[in-house]
Amino acid sequence: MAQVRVMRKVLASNDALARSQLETLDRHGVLGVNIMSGPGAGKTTLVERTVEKLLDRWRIYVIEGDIQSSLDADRVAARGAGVTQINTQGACHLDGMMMASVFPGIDFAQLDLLIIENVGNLVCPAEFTLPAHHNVTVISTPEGSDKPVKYPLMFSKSDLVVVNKTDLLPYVDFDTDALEAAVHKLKPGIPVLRMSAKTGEGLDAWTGWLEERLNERKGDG
Ligand SMILES: Nc1nc2c(ncn2[C@@H]2O[C@H](COP(=O)(O)OP(=O)(O)O)[C@@H](O)[C@H]2O)c(=O)[nH]1
Ligand SMILES: [Mg+2]
Repeated sequence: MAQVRVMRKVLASNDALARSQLETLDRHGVLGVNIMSGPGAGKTTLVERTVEKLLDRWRIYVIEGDIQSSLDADRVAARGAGVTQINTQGACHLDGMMMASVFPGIDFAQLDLLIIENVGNLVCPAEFTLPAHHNVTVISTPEGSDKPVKYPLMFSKSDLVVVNKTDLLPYVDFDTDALEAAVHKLKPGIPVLRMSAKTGEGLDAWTGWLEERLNERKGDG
């Protein structure tokens, strides 16, 4: 029982930190989006495509979370966006303390969109709230359509689900309708976008959703 109480305390203090960091984003009218998935679902590819498509209209900054290496940050930097890599040194998720270590180096007054790519993991990232207005989960077709049933927390905490790697549908057993039904059982009505970040198919619906959210924030400010 003591362990449970400690974990609750950790999560509560993380929530408080994330709330105050979100206020920083709100003060500057910056939209925060936290992208989560298992390893290899296509988060970085999606971020690369997003930067390519939107950087001429929106000021984008990316925080890359990985256990080790700067491979993803290098890929995003090559597309022209500002980027910081956080290496969690073994931790399976990003958290508020890690965000606190990089926030002072980011000039939020010069930004419209902060994209956070979480560590590849379908479990822990969902437990730690980050300074983001929206959570997005990416699931790729080779992973199987049962994932929302097996890992419900991440999907139930998401505002949008991307089904990536639709170009592989002819070669893998993936039931997109079943996936969508399982997602909607957890989170009725949220958008489930079918996409190939590789071919670009379905990308417009994603950038359209993002730009709607960006325009909403501009309207608020
Ligand atoms: N066939 C296919 N491969 C993809 C697609 N999106 C990403 N990939 C590949 O999947 C691998 C993992 O992608 P990455 O973006 O690094 O995934 P992350 O670990 O979630 O950031 C890489 O080899 C990508 O080139 C896609 O839509 N179709
Ligand atoms: Mg990645």
